[in-house]
Amino acid sequence: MPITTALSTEIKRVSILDEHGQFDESLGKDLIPDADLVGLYEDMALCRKLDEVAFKLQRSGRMGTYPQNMGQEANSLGAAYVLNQDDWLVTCYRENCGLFHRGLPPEKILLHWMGDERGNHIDPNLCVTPIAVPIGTQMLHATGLAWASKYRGEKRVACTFFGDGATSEGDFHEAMNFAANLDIPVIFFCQNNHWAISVPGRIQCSAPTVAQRAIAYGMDTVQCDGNDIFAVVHCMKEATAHAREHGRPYFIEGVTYRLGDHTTADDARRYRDEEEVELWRQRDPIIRIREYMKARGIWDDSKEAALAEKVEAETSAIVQRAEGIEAPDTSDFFTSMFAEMPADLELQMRTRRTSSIGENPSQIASPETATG
Ligand SMILES: Cc1ncc(C[n+]2csc(CCOP(=O)(O)OP(=O)(O)O)c2C)c(N)n1
Ligand SMILES: [Mg+2]
Repeated sequence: MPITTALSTEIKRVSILDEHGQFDESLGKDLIPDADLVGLYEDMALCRKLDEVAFKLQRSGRMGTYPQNMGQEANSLGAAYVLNQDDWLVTCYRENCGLFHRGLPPEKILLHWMGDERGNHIDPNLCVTPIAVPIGTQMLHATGLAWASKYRGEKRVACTFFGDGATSEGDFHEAMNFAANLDIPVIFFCQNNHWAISVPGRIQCSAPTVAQRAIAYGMDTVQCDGNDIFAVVHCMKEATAHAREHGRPYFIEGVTYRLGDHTTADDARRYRDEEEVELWRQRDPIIRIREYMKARGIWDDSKEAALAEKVEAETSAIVQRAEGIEAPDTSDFFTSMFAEMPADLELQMRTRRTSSIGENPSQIASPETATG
């Protein structure tokens, strides 16, 4: 038998508006109406400002660790813009912009990072899940949610977000395998921001693209410029149409960059070059869309100044709402986890002690003396 080709394939890369202002009319014309584009730009501006404010809140001891979203806004925003309101948006922790677009009150995000469980109490009609910090878990949740929708005969899809580092997790491979083999309409959106804390992408994935990991599972895939809102919207439209029509999963690799530190607990200057960061600052999704709108005559300096004022006032109000809420009940630590609380947790809640200190917690504080 001759040697034949078992598989030959290609992965498309989509870029519509690049950092030099080049716009591909054939793909981009009529993709996002002007009024929507202005709205998306305003969403990004608010998200960026809140990121800056959250950083300062952490530095001044008013909030816990916080992961900045800076530079990656276009990915989740483009996705939320394309998804239907009842499609699931299943994020990790760098998708604030998409969550705000969906309608999540921004103070929920601040409350979460302030350690207040009420940040995770989300209106079920928003069809979003709480922030997921354990890397990879949310991809399985999204697959389960989309599977449930399929089982019920609904046309809803789920879109889940994760980083390049998350593609090394077992959960990622399990979710991909399950979704591909059971025909589940879930969109896997990888924000390849080039770093997983201090681990560079080339160590995380030695293949030239992350997108090709999807091919191994028999899944359609595309790579897009994740700092280009037009490219993200284009790819999301293809992905949602594919998922809805064929009931199949789809994989998008959004190539982007984490302009900030990993979190406020990190100092990225210790492991990455300033020149690299500077290169990506010039590819900032916000600058790109602003310059494009100016060139088209739908944006100018006076609109920019008015927006800056509006965003300043909005972020102050968001912080006030987050900080002005009455103090939480410390039982929240316990009550958010189980529908029916296990007995040992119930004892911990009553006594505020764990048995790991080697004594019977009930001897330390009786239910009557423990305060709630
Ligand atoms: C299961 C698990 N392992 C380790 C960590 C610690 N951790 C937090 S963020 C992170 C890196 C994630 O990188 P990536 O998926 O690329 O997302 P990014 O932070 O770059 O957006 C790690 C290892 C965690 N949160 N969960
Ligand atoms: Mg990453």
